[in-house]
Amino acid sequence: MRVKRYVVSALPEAVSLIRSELGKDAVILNTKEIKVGGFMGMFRKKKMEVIAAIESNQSNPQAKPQRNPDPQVDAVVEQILQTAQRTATAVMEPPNVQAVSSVPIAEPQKDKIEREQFIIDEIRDLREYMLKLSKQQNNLISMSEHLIALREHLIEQEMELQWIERLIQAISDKESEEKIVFSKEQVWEHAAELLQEWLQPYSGSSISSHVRVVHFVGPTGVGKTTTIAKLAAEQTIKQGRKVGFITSDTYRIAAVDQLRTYANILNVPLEVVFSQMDLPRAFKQLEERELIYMDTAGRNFRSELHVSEVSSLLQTTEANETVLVLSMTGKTKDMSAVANHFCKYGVRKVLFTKLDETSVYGAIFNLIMNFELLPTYMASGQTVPDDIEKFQVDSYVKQLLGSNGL
Ligand SMILES: Nc1nc2c(ncn2[C@@H]2O[C@H](COP(=O)(O)OP(=O)(O)OP(=O)(O)O)[C@@H](O)[C@H]2O)c(=O)[nH]1
Ligand SMILES: [Mg+2]
Repeated sequence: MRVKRYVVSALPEAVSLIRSELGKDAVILNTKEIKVGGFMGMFRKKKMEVIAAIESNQSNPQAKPQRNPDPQVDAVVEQILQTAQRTATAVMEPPNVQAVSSVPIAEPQKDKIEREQFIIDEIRDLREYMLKLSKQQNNLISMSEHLIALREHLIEQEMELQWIERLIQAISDKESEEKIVFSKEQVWEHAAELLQEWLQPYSGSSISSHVRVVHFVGPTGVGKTTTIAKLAAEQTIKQGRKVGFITSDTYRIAAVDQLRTYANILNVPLEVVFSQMDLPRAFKQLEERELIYMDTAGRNFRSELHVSEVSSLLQTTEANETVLVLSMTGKTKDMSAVANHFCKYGVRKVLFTKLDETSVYGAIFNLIMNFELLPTYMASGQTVPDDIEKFQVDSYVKQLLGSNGL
């Protein structure tokens, strides 16, 4: 961190100095009024001391990013720059430098140069912004209204921009190949086709039938226990399989009771484990069960420590797999952070809940594509056992594209 002290007459003066010397990312750490000069403690002038700092790894304000040449924008900006420089000179010119005889000439000159520099910097930032805007506009101008509508829709669905741009580009390429402009129906049909094609490699992965132990992990309140009850009901009632429950959720009062209630309704034995050491005993108790669902405590899994804790509990000699449960009411960024941690521990399968509580589905696409996660089920309601179904690419893509499609 680079820290610098400024003694100025007023704060705005310091701000322009800080901006030109330390750059626009600098922060003011402290300001205080001080007195300088004078004679034997008298005639001291009031000044302001400002302490500012900048992270040393921040970009050097002098080293401006390379910009793309755009003659039109350049011409406009050059004009603004010249006008601004003229205005700055006129405004900053002291009314009569000679008349203020006690102030050295160099000071206002220096001040003037700094203020001019500040304005020029501001305008340079404006130029960068205009260039960005003009680039975006150029892209949009070459797009048909239907492609723009598709882009807008996917932005609202919170699909990541990199995937949206890729999709739009792929459809535009098809338009160029066929030398036509697609109708609305064609645009949305191609979008559906491409999205399905991209998601296909990750689809069709239900919870493996040859695996005997399935762990459910995920943040607090996402619906792990409810989901276990839904899946167990399907396995016992529809498939006639012998299911057993283990819970390690002794963290929250009433968590065991919640699963025990479902266990009683479904007539499924339940074992409670307090640590990894209890696991052999629990497995022994459930040895004639064909399928064991293990419930875990919801934790703040944005903390990797909690992820490693739960992962160590899940080490078993049995053939097993772990399913990460994520709720659609969560924020995309938080879901990504959790997924990222679990992926490091080899978790590949994911189950999405609470689809009934949202109409924004882009997060599912982002998570699958960014982390190569394999979606298993989608839960969309609190009713056990009905509100769950296998993840189907085509119905998901329909949800994502919405009724705007076809
Ligand atoms: N709307 C809706 N609610 C759900 C869904 N799945 C679960 N819930 C509700 O979400 C709440 C929490 O569900 P739990 O199953 O206790 O969640 P959990 O992940 O086990 O929670 P912890 O063990 O505390 O981490 C309950 O009120 C459930 O009824 C769903 O798909 N849609
Ligand atoms: Mg639970």
